[in-house]
Amino acid sequence: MPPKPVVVVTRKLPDPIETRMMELFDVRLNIDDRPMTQGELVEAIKAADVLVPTVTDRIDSSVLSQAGPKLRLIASFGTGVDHIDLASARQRGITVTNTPGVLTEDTADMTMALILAVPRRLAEGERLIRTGQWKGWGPTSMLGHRIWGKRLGIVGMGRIGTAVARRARGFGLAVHYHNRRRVHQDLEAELEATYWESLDQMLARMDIISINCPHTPATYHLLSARRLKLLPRHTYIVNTSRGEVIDENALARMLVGGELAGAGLDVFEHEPAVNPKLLKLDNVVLLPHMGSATMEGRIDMGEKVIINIKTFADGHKPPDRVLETMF
Ligand code: 8YV
Repeated sequence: MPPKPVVVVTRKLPDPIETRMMELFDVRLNIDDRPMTQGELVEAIKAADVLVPTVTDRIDSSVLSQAGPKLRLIASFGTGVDHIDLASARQRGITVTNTPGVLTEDTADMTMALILAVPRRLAEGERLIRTGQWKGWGPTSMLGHRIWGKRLGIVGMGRIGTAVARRARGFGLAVHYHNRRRVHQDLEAELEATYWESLDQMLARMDIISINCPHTPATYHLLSARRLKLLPRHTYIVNTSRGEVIDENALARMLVGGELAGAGLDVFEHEPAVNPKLLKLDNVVLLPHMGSATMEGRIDMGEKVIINIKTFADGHKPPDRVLETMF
């Protein structure tokens, strides 16, 4: 790879990151921030040594098959890599990197915010005031449900799941979790966490569920219509991971039918589209995929992208290589 590789960045990144990229690389920026069509993406990567995509780009086998021969690295801006066909990239000898670790705390904060917001009817209360409908305090008005003492079931006890568990302890929640592997006993002891090998069994006993696993072929619709039915009616469900992990249609149907207490969703199955049924429900808090959206987080992500490209261009293994076997 040339010392100043051609780097195609698909979306607008924070200014300090773009400035540094211009110093280091022969960079093609997307100042307008208009998401690229598949056709534009294909055109853009024909001359690229490195592609810097985000979650809004679909880097599938068709796109990869049309990349130029120079394309050696996809340095994704984000932790999730479900928008990239990893097998196809590997077959073509293209290295893939991501930005793990730097958005853990921000995403966990947002998860906790939703865990508080839904049972305590935060968004509903806000709407009441803004629409001029608030007639003053009343002993039985805006009653929600207590957080303290409830059971939180975390689906996916990786970095973000663990960070959510640490926060949840401070709010008096009992931590339960389901994960492919049981976590180290020291961590379990610190969190006083209960491991459930069977997701089904855990779901049937929780008050709040938080989705914190990545979206992979194995977790697509992990919360299927059948599994959602296992949740007790008083359960709240929060998702800051990927919409595809929950069958959104089934979830919306159950919320409409009063079979669940509420939901806090930062991600959706067909972003930016949101199931219209969800829009009408007061017990659902909807956020526009902003779990990791802090200035500090975005700059840290950009730094990671730069380090991955620079290390690779200098002939070394980039620190955040993604292997199919990780998922
Ligand atoms: C990012 C995310 O904002 O990193 C991820 O996986 O879901 C988000 O927090 C987005 O992916 C950036 O590409």
